Amino acid sequence: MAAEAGGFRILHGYLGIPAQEAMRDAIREVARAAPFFHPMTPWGKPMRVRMTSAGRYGWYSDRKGYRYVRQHPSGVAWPAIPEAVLDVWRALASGERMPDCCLVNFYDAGARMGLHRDADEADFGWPVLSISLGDPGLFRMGGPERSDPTRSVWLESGDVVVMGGAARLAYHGIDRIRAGGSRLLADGGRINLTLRVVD
Ligand code: MD6
Ligand code: FE
Repeated sequence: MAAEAGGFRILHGYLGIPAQEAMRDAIREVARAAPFFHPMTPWGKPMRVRMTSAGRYGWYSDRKGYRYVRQHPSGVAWPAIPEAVLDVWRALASGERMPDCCLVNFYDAGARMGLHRDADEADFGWPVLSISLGDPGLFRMGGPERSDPTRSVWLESGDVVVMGGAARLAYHGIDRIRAGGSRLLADGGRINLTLRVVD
């Protein structure tokens, strides 16, 4: 089931349960090598969402601002992007260029992510692809200006969003999590993976 909203391509139910379980387990391995942490916002507040990354680059934030870095804060290299995750990218984004970063966000029941644009990458010709696992999250989608009208859609476990073309620099965010809305993660919460070409 595919839907288009202002250039956001939303594929509800793209991953079946066995594929979601395999991806969950692969992400657990990523988090074992590169544990989740709370990045600091540039204005010095810890983010509510916990993050880690896989790939050549990881996304990072502190007082110096948002950027991509080569290492986890512990100093280890980011683990490789799991093959099952790359398969989704190959099928929906590109067979030639693989993503440099798989940002992994973990939302507990009270977490949210404010309206933002993904603009720390070098080439906006490449889409950002997102995969949702676990509890549903209410995804708000807008336009290129913060003041543009928005609409919202629940992203459920197994849903994939491709943000390319007109939507690549559109504002978006997660307003809330519906706790208990999925049985994929034993302790609840929502995992979102975003795949990006960085440089
Ligand atoms: C989330 N996603 O779904 C947050 N960014 O938890 C994002 O910020 C996002 O879903 C770029 C493209 C797709 C996304
Ligand atoms: Fe984003």
